[in-house]
Amino acid sequence: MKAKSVIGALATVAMLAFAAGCGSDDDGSTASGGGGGGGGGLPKVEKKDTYKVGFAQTESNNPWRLAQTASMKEEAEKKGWQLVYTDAAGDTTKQVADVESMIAQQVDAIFLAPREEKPLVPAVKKAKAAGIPVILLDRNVDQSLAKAGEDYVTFIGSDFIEEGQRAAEWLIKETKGKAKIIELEGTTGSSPANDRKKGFHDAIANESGMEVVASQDGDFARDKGRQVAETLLQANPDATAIYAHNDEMAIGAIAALKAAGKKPGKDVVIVSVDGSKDALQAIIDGDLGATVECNPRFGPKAYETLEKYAAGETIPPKIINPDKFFDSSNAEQEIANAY
Ligand code: GYE
Repeated sequence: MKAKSVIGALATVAMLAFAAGCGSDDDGSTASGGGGGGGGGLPKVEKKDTYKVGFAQTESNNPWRLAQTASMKEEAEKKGWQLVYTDAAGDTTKQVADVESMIAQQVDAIFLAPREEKPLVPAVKKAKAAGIPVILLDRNVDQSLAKAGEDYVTFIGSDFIEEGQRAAEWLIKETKGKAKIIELEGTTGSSPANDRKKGFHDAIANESGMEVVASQDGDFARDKGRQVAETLLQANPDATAIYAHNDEMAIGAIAALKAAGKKPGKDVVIVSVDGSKDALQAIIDGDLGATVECNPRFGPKAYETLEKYAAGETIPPKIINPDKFFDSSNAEQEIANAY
């Protein structure tokens, strides 16, 4: 072991001992806000009829993000709350500045969709220091750097590991356990990209016929997904499947396959995550095999969680959205509800 890694290992042991001393566990501790509670010294929120809250969105370049923003705005309007909305436009540094500006505007609470797991941690801690509780929406922060119930109230979102597992299980069944897979990854350093990768790879680990032949970042974006798929298909002409971490990249990959003269759904089967309207249409058209739902409609649950926190109720460290699954058996009937 090199000197550096010995120091690293010692630091990790010290951090674990410290965390154990604080009585936290992997999932973080529970939080309770207003009314006399007080999980891990988190800032409290006064119980009021109306709140001024911030929502720091990460980008707006796909239907999932637009549906999430619409849900947050509509629900705030319904409740008569004031919403300070920012869009980081895919720029992590801007998102940090957006959170800082919300702190300066003294919002009652901040809802944050952290673009990447690590760089938003200092902003979360700054908000806490300024007496403003943070609720994480849809993406998580690095759990070794910040914890629910201590640094932020809770994480509301999907179980991304399970999403990756479900995508893998469908693909194993569909290909009878034999596939050469191209993986289109979400934004590097984001929790859904990390966890959807882990869930998928763990699920195929014992399947000798399932092989990931190439894997690259497509930034959760349609055109980037198309470009990356084009390059990876050229390098791996024998690929028989594509696993995309979201629908937008899957739709980009469908375009790349068609441009290369291949039939999506026949020559190459595709599975992804989200459940957008375009994805369900692609299933109906036979281009996309299946998509695991990741529900973007956060508004009601987000604000209800803040109200419960203000009322002093105990908030669990994670609030997991149940996700459906879409394939050719239900895409027709589900498309009307899709975003
Ligand atoms: O799958 C993707 C979006 O963080 C869960 O981010 C979210 C993901 C979603 O851009 O489409």
